[in-house]
Amino acid sequence: MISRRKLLSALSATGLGVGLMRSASAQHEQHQAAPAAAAAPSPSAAPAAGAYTPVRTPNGWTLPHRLKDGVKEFHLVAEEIEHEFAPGSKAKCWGYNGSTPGPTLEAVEGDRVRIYVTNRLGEATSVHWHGILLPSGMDGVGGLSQRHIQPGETYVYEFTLNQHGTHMYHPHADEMTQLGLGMMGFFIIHPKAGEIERIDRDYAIMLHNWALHPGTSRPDPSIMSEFDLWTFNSKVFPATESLVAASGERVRIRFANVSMWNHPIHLHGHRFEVTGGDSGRWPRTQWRREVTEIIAVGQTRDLEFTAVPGDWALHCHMSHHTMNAMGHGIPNPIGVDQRGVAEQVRELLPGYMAMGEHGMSEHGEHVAMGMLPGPDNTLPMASGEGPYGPLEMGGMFTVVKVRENLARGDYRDPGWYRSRPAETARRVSSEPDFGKPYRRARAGA
Ligand SMILES: [Cu+2]
Repeated sequence: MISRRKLLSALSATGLGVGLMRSASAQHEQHQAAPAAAAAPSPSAAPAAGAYTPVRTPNGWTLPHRLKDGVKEFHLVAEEIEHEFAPGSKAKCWGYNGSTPGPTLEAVEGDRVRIYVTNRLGEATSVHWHGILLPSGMDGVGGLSQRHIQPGETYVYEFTLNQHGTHMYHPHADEMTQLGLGMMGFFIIHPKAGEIERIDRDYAIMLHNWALHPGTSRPDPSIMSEFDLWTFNSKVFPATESLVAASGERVRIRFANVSMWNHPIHLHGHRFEVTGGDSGRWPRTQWRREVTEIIAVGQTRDLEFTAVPGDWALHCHMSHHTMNAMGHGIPNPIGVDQRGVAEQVRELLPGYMAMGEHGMSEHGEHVAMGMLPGPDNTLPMASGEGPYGPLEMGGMFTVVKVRENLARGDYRDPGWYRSRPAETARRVSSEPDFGKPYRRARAGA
């Protein structure tokens, strides 16, 4: 199997490897497919209805529980799954109960929970309840606080929730492999006394990275820094579900990170407040106003804001984290006059086109003309089609769609926002010499 690096280096030597983009029509289908994912299992019936706004895990789901003698019982199954990052990219991953991330566990401060864990993997596992205060023997560190859960075995964890906040669960056994293949999930605990400020929409997004090299179908867990896919709830844009809200609603987005990088999460159009995380909702005096917040590895953060009408990008600000399969360490073609080279290469590679001289966008144009197929099971580097053209995004990107007069609890994708013409950037000239802009004189000019 040719490695991504070798493949892209080889393609790059011919000027081809920088961007792998697919047809505009395929991108459009992918985007249209996103709302369908919203029809996935919905949040479980909240125990004391009205006590809290149930968390919504975009592209994910919430695990129903059984109430037995006053104890909330959950059952997690660690297993291999077939996972689709976006149409065109599937892989064998590991997760819980048929998905990565595993289903969100949701409970209320003061609840006693009993969690069964069945291991259907080929190796031992354990579950660590990340950030949750509990007896040492329930902490889930294989070898340290318990025996490993061997293949086929079921263990039970039981503890009382004496806190609230945004927490996680993940294996503490062969962590590099089990996390690298997608084993992780949210454990949300709502405050018993209610929120100090009401929450109308409560979203949860898990950040992760995957070494799914082009042409392969299983993430490589041994990779430390060169990842191919960067995901929100194990999906890449344009398959990431939009976050929907009515204008004026108070929205919370809970982020958690078990990837190998820190992610500066940026929201357009709003100043959000960072109001809590692993340690629960902070006192108001500790809230911070930001437009970008780093979610460090192993950390959770709660971002809250009052929704403003529009379509607003929500993304990681590491620019490579909003791309899909990417080449690294390849020659840079920008500004290189490739005339003449293409003809020579075409003698060896029929149909070859030189690209990249003026930037990476021209790859998309050629792809739209059907001239540039990518490797099997590999997503375009950047895609997604908006109302005004290609979005040129991938990975950790989604859209917060805020509209007037949306019914409470209506999470259906409302389509694209229609800005007033007077409030939309527009073309005033196609002439490069237009106007008399101030410009710095060139050295030697
Ligand atoms: Cu990032």
